[in-house]
Amino acid sequence: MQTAPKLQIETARVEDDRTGLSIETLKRAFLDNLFYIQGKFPRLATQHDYYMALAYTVRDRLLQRWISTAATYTEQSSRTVAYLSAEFLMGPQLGNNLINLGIYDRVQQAIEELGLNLDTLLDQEEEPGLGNGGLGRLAACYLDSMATLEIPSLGYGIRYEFGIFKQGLQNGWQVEFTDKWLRLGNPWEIPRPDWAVQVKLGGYTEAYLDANGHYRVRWIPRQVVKGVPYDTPILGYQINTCNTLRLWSAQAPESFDFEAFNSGDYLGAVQEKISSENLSKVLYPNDNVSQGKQLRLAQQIFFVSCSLQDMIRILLRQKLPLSEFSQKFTVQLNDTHPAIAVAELMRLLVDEHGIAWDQAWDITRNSFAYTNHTLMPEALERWPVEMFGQMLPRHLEIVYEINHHFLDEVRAKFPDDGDRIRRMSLIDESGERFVRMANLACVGSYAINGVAALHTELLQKDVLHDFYQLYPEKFNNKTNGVTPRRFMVLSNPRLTHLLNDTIGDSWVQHLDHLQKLETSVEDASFRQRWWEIKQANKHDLATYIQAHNGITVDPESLFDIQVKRIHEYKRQHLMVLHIITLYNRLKANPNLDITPRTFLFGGKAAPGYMMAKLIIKLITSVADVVNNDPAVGDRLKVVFLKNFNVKLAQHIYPAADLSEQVSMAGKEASGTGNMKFAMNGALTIGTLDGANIEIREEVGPENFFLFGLTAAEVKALKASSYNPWNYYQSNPELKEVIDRLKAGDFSGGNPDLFRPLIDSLLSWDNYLLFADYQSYIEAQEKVSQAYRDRDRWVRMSILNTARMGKFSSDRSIAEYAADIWQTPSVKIELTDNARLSR
Ligand code: T68
Repeated sequence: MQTAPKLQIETARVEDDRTGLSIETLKRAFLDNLFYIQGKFPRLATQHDYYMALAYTVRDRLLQRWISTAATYTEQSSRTVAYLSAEFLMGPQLGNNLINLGIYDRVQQAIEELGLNLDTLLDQEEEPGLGNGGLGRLAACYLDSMATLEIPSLGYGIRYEFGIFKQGLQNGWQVEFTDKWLRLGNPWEIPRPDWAVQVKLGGYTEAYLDANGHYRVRWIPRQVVKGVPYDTPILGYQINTCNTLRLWSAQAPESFDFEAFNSGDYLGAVQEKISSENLSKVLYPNDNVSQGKQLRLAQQIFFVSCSLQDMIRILLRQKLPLSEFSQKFTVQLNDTHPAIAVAELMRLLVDEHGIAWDQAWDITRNSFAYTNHTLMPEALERWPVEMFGQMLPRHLEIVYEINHHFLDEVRAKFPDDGDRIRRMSLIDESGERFVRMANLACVGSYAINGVAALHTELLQKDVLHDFYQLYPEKFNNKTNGVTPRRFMVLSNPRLTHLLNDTIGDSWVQHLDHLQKLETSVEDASFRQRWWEIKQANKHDLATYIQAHNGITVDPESLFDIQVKRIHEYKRQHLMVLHIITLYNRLKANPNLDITPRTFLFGGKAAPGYMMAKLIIKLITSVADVVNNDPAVGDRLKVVFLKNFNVKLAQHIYPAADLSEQVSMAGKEASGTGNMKFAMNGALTIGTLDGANIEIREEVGPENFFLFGLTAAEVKALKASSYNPWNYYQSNPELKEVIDRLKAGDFSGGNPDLFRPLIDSLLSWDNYLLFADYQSYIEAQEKVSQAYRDRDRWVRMSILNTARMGKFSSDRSIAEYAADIWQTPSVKIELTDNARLSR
């Protein structure tokens, strides 16, 4: 191997301009970057140029840590988590990096001394919205915690050119715009074209005998696509560890146009290039649904193959044999989107590296761990065998082979059980044939986990029951968590200062230290400060609403908020039923003394999900009526905040009084917004679903507004032929709500607009809104009463924050590391340049 030449860098200068943290150095570096990177001088520079100059200044200060981290992992051949996810919903990077570097205040001062405003610059950043919702955001929180806990890790995913669409509103309906997040450049990524790899697609396979007379298979693809990695630094909180998020961008291989070009088919050649680059063009905008589209399968194999080839490159560069793959890497599958990795690793080991099947299978089975994120049947991924075989002919053979061995294993443990074989087979043969990705993930992984206690229990009892009976030792629960760096320190600086003043700042890394707040509950001046901070945050949000929605909301009113993807199972429309109930009461009795409320909604609907889009139209239509009825006055306001994303979320959680977590029990695997709200002192109204159950256990039932059926009661009610019509007939308030909707009172007299929604509620009500309605209304009355007693409310709010320690993603990641990954942490010392050149 070549030895690297000794670098002759003037360390003193590099030190000063690129790593120095004094205010003066920061200012000099900022102006230097404005000139040399943006090519602007202050008079011509836009706020976005200033943002870029600051981003590069901060990135320079990450690089030494990043390189030292990579050097240490290489030297020590550290065991590494490869976190494979089709989505990473990172949110803006600048503010978070300032927090984790510990230079937020200093940079704020430097920027002010230059006559600029840090908030304005932070606001310039286009967020990388490379995810749909909870699953993608969880991956981002986990990267933050892995770095903070000094766990060597690589996030692997897709560098979508267009992330989740931007949501607009037209006449109260959702409209979608493409998310051109890369338009003005992305200062956080570094392309690594020298580590590009090739991915094969289509074509056919053929058998041959190798030089040793062994039977081998080669795959002659129809198309080859190049994957180019783009790296983003992931800095831990006030620590040297800086891990990597490696996202793959699809390009046509250099030789793409060779034949077509020479035969004069220029446009054909360009067409081929376009079709290759389509692979990383756009994120599929579905949450908890699988559409079964061919391009989606191509995206999956694309990023999975690139990532596994990259891991093999790293292994071989460290002079480790392939037999040590599962010692060097543990590969976490974030749902089944990367589950094709089980077949792809087998293909790489057997076909490309000549390892015998049985040894390859041992390596594979010891390498993967699978996290399930949903119980929704429509989200379970299955690929038509026909489509799968056309795109991945070799993988289909490998899946059949794995299945053959696997079903033998099942038969040995459960003889004469044909039904079980049919249910567990990797191939669904009940009608059109499908490859079942969850089954492949279960067979090919050494660990399988759900994301909250109830969810894991339901997986074991229900969705993955057969696999639980076969492999009980593989199953475990890992309740989700969220990072307090982004969702407290960065989003809620006022609260952060109060907490630091009161209990010190150790809670940022040890969230359970928030317990120390419990004694302050008795301190009236502390309670007063707590209340004032919430009021100030609500005031900020009210200003945002005024500017974006033109609606005046009263910061003294109760801020009652539901923000998350729009989905029938999440039941945004249950909250609407409550709003109309209150509205009807006010219409009937204009002098009624009610607790003033501001109802806030935010969330995107999948573009093809008509019912979800109709729910948005319902919210905006009810808002139009309620907000403009003089009989209501300022007592009720309804606002739909458009384009809910990470950036907006950071403004919302700190301003919430009430967090709506109202999914039908047994449907929300965990939820993570529920945690972000409660950490910021919101009280929860919620069902016994997902992590709500564990939040309620932690904060105490007296500090949580519970309502609704349990998962077991839901199951029983559904089994006993539920009839929503009976609830409608027997509950006068519910009947009035539905009758007003039917009459067109919220649709300008048009009785047809909401008919699909009303008909579905009256005839099926799949998510039992009517069954839970009365219990929800009663719980909301308790909320209103509690809010009138300010002292009581503030106490409950403080106790919510104080008892949220469990829901730090640091706790989740520590559990993954101890129970699944077996990855020791690795301390990073900053290397000097001399050491890097060795
Ligand atoms: C969410 N799942 C769960 N899926 O709904 C939520 N699906 O309860 C949980 O807290 C969260 O995962 C984290 O565990 C999703 O977000 C998707 O976004 C998704 C994306 C593509 C295809 C299917």
